[in-house]
Amino acid sequence: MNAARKLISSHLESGEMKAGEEIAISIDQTLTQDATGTMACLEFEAMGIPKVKTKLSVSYVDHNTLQTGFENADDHRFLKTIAGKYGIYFSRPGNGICHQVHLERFSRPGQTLLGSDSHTPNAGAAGMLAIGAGGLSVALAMAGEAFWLVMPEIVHIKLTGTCRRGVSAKDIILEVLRRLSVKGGVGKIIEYGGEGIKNLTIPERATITNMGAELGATSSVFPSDEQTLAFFRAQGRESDWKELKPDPDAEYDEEIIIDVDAIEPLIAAPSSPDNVKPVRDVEGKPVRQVCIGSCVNSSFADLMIAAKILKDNKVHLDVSLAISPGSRQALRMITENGALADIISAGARVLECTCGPCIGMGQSPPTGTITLRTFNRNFPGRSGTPGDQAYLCSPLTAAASAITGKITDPRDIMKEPIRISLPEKYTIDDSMIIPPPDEPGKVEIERGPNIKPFPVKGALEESLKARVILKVGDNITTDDIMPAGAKILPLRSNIPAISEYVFSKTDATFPARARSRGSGIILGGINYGQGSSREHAALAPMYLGIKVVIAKSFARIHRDNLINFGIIPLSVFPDVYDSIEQDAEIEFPDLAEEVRESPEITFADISKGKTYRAEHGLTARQKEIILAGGLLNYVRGK
Ligand code: MIC
Ligand code: SF4
Repeated sequence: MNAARKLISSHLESGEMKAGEEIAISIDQTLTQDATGTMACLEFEAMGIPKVKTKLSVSYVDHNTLQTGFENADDHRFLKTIAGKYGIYFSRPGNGICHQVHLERFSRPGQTLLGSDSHTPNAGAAGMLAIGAGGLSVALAMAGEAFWLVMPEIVHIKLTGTCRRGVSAKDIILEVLRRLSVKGGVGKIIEYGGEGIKNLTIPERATITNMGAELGATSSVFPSDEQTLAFFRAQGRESDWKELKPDPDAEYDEEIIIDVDAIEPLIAAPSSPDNVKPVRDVEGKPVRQVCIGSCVNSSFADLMIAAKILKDNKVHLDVSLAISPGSRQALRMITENGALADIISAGARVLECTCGPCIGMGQSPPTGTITLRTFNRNFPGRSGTPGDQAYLCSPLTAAASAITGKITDPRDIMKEPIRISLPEKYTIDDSMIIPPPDEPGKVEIERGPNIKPFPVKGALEESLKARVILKVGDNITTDDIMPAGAKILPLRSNIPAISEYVFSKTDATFPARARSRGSGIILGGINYGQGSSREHAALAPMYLGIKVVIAKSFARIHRDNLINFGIIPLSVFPDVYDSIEQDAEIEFPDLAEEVRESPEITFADISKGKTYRAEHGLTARQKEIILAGGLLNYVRGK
């Protein structure tokens, strides 16, 4: 057995471990963050269970921290008190980005983690099976329910060799993205192995597993080995360590070999993480902003790399360099060893330990200029600037370019290779993580006016007539469907208010048109809903009356979210997509009956007088959920 299958089989509750079959696994730990967590907590509360049933649940505040109005601050109070009431650990704002802190302080080799954030597989670096999901799925896991998923294929990426000068873990995952694309990981778990992993530390491995989300993969995982042990020892958690290795004769569904020696510094050009090129191909382009941070590259080692390049240098006068450390642990350590002083004297702007610029919470770049980011996503407009030109790269490339003011191959300015070895001992201070009180039930939940109850849909209608409200192309992201950023993100706990921004960057008339029709359809291309786990990209369209999404194919988490909120995801062939136009009136004469009894759904384009049949691909359980009008109704019914 390979390591991924060992993790699944030790948690298997239902189904057969055959790729493509639906399985259920038990969940040991959950992670929520404030942008998805308020909804997840409201959903958990609605289940009427006195205390979480997981081994560990942690609620982080890291996304919504600008506090430009009362909304974020109110949400923080709500999250703190509801965590106390239901037995959840609470990581206070300022303590760090969920994935970074979770890896440092809570990851456990051999265990499962379900997180309401798509980069949850970050913890796969420590030998966990860590999966991102919608808030409602995570709320159910907190209630002790199993998590259902389609058994993925296991792909072995075998690394050989070691990183050359100027190359780091970020370049390895960019090489994987260059080869596989943003949909290459759909329905797969990527397991890393080979001689080349021996030298990769856990934070370096986390850079790789984190960005497996950009491949669309269900998860990414490394074995738990001597490197893992060294990390746990340095975090003072040796007793949490456990070995997890593939058997020597382990089999995989697919194998890819990557020679790390041959990788050169890489960069993802605008506006997709798989638009990867050698830095050499774009070098010399002027840069006006550089951001170092986000959950993929904000570890102590990442910050040390930046500090080493910046030491005795100055940030170019045309560049704004922002640094957001991933955790208080990392920030404190670079403070104690003096590296922060090097960063500050170079002219960097030091931000909070949060997601910050990664999700458009400040630091939007100037119009028409290039921003270089060590982040994981460069979807159009995500930085907050319309028409942005965001490039994704390693901290080495980012820091080098901040000094020169143009995209720079780090090998051109490095005098010698920079490699930061794992500290013998990390500085440990968990004082900003509040454990649940001894008598959780007694805590009063504080609710500000921004916290509105979530909407619930009724059971599926027997037949349906609806208009195509919007037709969009391939690779539509959840950032397109439900944008984030400083203006919209604070509305995450208020569905009526946030629904006014659905598709606001694509077509601002969408909410009004959807509402006026009563029932609507979205027509999408390939990989519809890629990117984040935000269930708001399903919940808010549901609130506006969207009943069906017809697309050429779907991203995993978003498809699950649509089903969770009673919206039917219908996959069609490209010719059907081509022939249906925006505004077409579509009729589903036997919708509920066909969901119940048939593998296919019939629908007619009334405007053109054409009838189609499409496979819905729903499992028996998903059919029940759709018929009930969503997962919450289904669970309540049980
Ligand atoms: C993201 O990186 O897009 C986010 C913001 O972290 C999302 C979660 C969210 O939308 O709240 C994610 O990756 O799931
Ligand atoms: Fe936060 Fe960005 Fe990571 Fe999402 S990808 S969790 S917004 S740092």
